[in-house]
Amino acid sequence: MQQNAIEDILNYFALEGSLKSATPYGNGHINDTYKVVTETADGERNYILQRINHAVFRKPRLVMENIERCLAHVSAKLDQFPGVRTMNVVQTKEGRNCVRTFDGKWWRVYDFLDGLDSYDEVSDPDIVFEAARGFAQFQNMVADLPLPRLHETIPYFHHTPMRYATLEEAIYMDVRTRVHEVGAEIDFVRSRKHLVAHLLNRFLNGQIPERITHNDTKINNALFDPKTKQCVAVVDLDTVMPGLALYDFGDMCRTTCNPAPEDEQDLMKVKFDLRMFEAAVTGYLDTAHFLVPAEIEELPFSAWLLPFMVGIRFLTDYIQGDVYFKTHYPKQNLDRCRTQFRMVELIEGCKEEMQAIVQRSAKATGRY
Ligand code: ADP
Ligand code: GN1
Ligand code: MG
Repeated sequence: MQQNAIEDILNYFALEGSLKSATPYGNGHINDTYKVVTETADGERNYILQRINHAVFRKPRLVMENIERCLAHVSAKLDQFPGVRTMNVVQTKEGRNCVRTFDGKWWRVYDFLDGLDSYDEVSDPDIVFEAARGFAQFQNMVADLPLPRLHETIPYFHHTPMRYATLEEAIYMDVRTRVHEVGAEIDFVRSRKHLVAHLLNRFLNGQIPERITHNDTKINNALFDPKTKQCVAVVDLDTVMPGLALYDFGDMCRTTCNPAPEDEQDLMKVKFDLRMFEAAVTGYLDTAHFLVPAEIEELPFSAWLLPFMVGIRFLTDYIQGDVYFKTHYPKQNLDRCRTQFRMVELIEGCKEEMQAIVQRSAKATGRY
């Protein structure tokens, strides 16, 4: 994007200082993110400018309403959580939390959380432990958010049967004639159809409660203090809404138990590292004191479900012509799908070990 166009957008916001630079930032798949640097009398200030992807988030105002409610709630109790840092929405000069420009695009600005580390892949169990604690802490902090219920910013976001049905519809439509390339991946999904509604059924039966959850707990949405190594901030709050804690745990494992990139083409490099899983379980149980026994019991299943569901979403997007996730080369969504399904296979090969890890860790933390 042209620098002067960005300057025009930034002009709507009450920033301190004069614009020095604005450069694309991060590796998110959904929004357009820029790091903005301004020059003030006291030195440089950093901000995050984001174009909210309104094809994905159809009601950006409701997204912002959710985020501001959560941030106000969390910020009010920061003194009880030493070290934790939280995002801050920078208002426009007219006192709004985002702006819709004449071309129909939606923009917002956050203060940049300076001096923190972010990872796209990890292979250090200590980082996984801290990430699990950080996401659990976030769930703790929003758990008592007063009513009304948060908006569902993407309806049916983690509704696996709906994701399955959407894949079948995409296969039927085959708008880009790609279905013939992905027969093996389609068979892979169909042979597991009997498992897609398992968690949802336990929720509908009342065995697993609805909570306020983050819903996008990939590792690059957690930020770490380089000195203490603790996860001190959680970002990407667009999908914070009612959900199951297990979706957050499962997605965390999806991106921390495999040391390879999400689009790794050499499937031999894709792993499901049980040491990382153990670190995720212990970190999560250490901090998520609210969990009921049925949730603890389903931790291994959730670590299976999330790569399966996200793999279905990548496959659907590939078949539909790469219309949802950002891609940087032609078959990237297919590569992403294959890494997810490889993880699913690996997890299926170590279910007993995963259950033993959960039992061991639950005992050690006094949860059984
Ligand atoms: P997307 O929805 O596209 O994933 P994110 O909101 O996750 O976009 O932003 C992309 C990346 O930018 C994040 O993964 C994180 O590393 C970084 N980021 C986002 N917000 C901030 C912030 N306030 N301070 C520092 N880094 C941030
Ligand atoms: C997207 O926005 P980002 O990159 O943090 C997606 C997640 C997927 C993830 C797969 C709103 O996350 O649901 O799990 O890509 N976010 C949305 O990497 O769809
Ligand atoms: Mg993100």
